[in-house]
Amino acid sequence: LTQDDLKKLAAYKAVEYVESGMVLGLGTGSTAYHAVNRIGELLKQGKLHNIIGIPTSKRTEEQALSLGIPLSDLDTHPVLDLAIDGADEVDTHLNLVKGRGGSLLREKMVEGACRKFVVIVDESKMVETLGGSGLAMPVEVVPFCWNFTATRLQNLFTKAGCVAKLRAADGGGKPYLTDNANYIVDLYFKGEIGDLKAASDEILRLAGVVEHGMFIDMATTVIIAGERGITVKNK
Ligand code: DER
Repeated sequence: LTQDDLKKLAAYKAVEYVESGMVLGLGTGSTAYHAVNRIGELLKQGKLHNIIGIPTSKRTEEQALSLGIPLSDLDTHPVLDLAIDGADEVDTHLNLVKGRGGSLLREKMVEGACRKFVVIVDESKMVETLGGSGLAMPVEVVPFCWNFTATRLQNLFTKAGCVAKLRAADGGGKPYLTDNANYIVDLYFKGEIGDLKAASDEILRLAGVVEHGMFIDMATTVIIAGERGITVKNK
């Protein structure tokens, strides 16, 4: 099975939680892509109806529109039944790192408004502790004096050997712009992040920071697809 096969397996399993009439948070990324496709397929087959989707990015909005999934937004639907989305890392407490696809702000807003948040991953995303993999923990920041903010972020985590880097757009010439016209500063840790809640509070206290990619106590279910099959972990 390829990694994409595993992503598809997890995604299709998650869509089994979808019932007609639900208002759904539609995730972003290569795993959520399969879930959105599956929802569109079931709508077309008449196996699902009266679904309303709230997309977590412009690219998911476009994918959902192309599938004929009726869309709305959080202003109209401040409480959602269920969100399905991928993650970059999942720890043993079902805390997540998300945002390597750049959509963390809208994802956190949508998924924070859901009664249930089902995370879909292939087994490569499972970690003991967040941040230790040496992969990015994204922070969305305003463009104004981004370097000032990046330096303050880096200085919050000197003990964990943190390095802050501005995310470049594809091609590297200019900064990546989020759907909200902000920048992303990626934090790379050598050691573990440690107390996630404390780290979250310190990051969010910095004026200039919009949101970060740690999703703490948000997932209600994680569906993990591995070579030996599917595992479902509930909070
Ligand atoms: O950017 C995001 O938050 C995505 O959901 C990401 O975390 C997972 O993307 P993937 O399914 O392509 O690995």
